[in-house]
Amino acid sequence: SESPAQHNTGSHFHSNISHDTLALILAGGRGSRLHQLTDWRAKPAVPFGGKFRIIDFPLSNCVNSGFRRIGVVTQYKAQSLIRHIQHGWSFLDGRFKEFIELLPAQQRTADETWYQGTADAVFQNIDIMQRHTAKYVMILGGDHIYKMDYRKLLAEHIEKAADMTVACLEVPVEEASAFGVMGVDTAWQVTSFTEKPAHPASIPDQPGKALVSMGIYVFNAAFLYEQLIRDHKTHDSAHDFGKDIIPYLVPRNRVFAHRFQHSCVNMAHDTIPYWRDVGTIDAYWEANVDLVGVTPELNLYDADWPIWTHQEQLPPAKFVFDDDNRRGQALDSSVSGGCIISGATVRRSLLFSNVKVNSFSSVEDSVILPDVVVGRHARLRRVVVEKRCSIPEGLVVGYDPDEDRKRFYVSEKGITLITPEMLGQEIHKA
Ligand code: ADQ
Ligand code: ADP
Repeated sequence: SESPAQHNTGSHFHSNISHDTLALILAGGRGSRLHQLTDWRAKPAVPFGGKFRIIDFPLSNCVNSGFRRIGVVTQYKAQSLIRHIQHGWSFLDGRFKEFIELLPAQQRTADETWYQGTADAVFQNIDIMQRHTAKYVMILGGDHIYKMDYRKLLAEHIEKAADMTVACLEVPVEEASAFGVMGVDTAWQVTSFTEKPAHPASIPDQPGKALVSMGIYVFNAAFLYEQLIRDHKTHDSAHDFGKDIIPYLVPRNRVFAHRFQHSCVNMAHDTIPYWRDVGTIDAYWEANVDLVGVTPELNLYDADWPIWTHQEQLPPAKFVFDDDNRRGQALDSSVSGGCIISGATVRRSLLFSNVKVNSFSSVEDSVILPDVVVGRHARLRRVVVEKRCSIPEGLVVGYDPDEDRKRFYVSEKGITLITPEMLGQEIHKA
């Protein structure tokens, strides 16, 4: 039978330090700036890249880094997230002490509350974590798209004898108020940390840039538990890593910053490591449409760092002539399994699974989620279409924002979001 080293992806992905680590993915946040895409699902469950969901990225990073003891902390509208994890991620093998465990908010502690801040979400699972006897705990968010080798983060944490390590990157200072902003000394020890400051400070020798937290933390396990218990007893705390825990630790303990460029997997253009928050409709549309280009910044075709997911068994996409001999075609596009394009033209678009595009219709610069039907003579441009929409015959969207705004959500950059509800199709209540 297989030895652990041969299992799944081979010895290349295994190391001892990753065995001693428990990874906790925080997947409970709502992500309200994605508007109606998160009405019914948590942000980590939002479909991305044609056949993935957002959470597949941090999960694949864990598995590819050899961190195969994983807890997923859920709260908000977690049903489709939980289903996805059960269907797609149960290949982790208990025989090798690998597991993925769902940790829904379940009012297990004396307070009987749902998860408050991120630290509380971890605190409420402290007994479960302690039972896993890990030496290190890595905590990360479930809602960013990036490829990262967490072993390098952990190795640096150990090398520096840190109590806590925060992964960081540089962003334009005008964008930094959305993040925890930090200052470091020459050894990369964190000297200051402010969560979402109104007026973020620049990096001293790099005006215009700020050093920000990626919300990815490594802790020595015993130290983490101690700090969570201390924070839990603190009355004026919001029980959040960024607001409370890190600012408390920085002056007192060894908190180090790990630079993402050292652990980012195959950076596309050698300069800017790819890490995206697809938290707005504009960012979501852009990141998806970018994948369709010739050399996208995010390479999904790298066999050395596969993105794992749950895949339905589907027939291949097909492109057919309709009854009137009109060609069905997709140009500069990505088209997933189960799609049929018949007598219609798709350009510069990303089609998820099972999308049917019918005669005389056109789809341009768009992102179409699974199980959508585009009726005849419809014309869609710069849209994001939610799962299970049935686009009525002749519907035109993306050519007149004022008109579109009457029925649909139109973003700042003019991307229109179409959902079944907006079309008057209450499919779930049938
Ligand atoms: P934010 O992303 O704004 O900032 P937050 O909304 O707390 O912080 O979300 C962090 C992660 O935890 C997300 O993945 C979210 O889904 C999840 N989460 C939030 N509340 C949760 C809860 N109650 N239960 C379970 N999961 C929950 C954080 C840091 C910043 C840092 C940015 C980087 O606080 O310092 O710069 O991440 O994006
Ligand atoms: P996903 O698109 O993420 O796969 P689902 O379509 O399975 O998610 O929906 C997630 C959950 O939300 C399901 O329990 C579903 O029944 C519920 N849901 C989705 N849309 C609606 C709606 N319009 N009204 C009521 N419940 C809904």
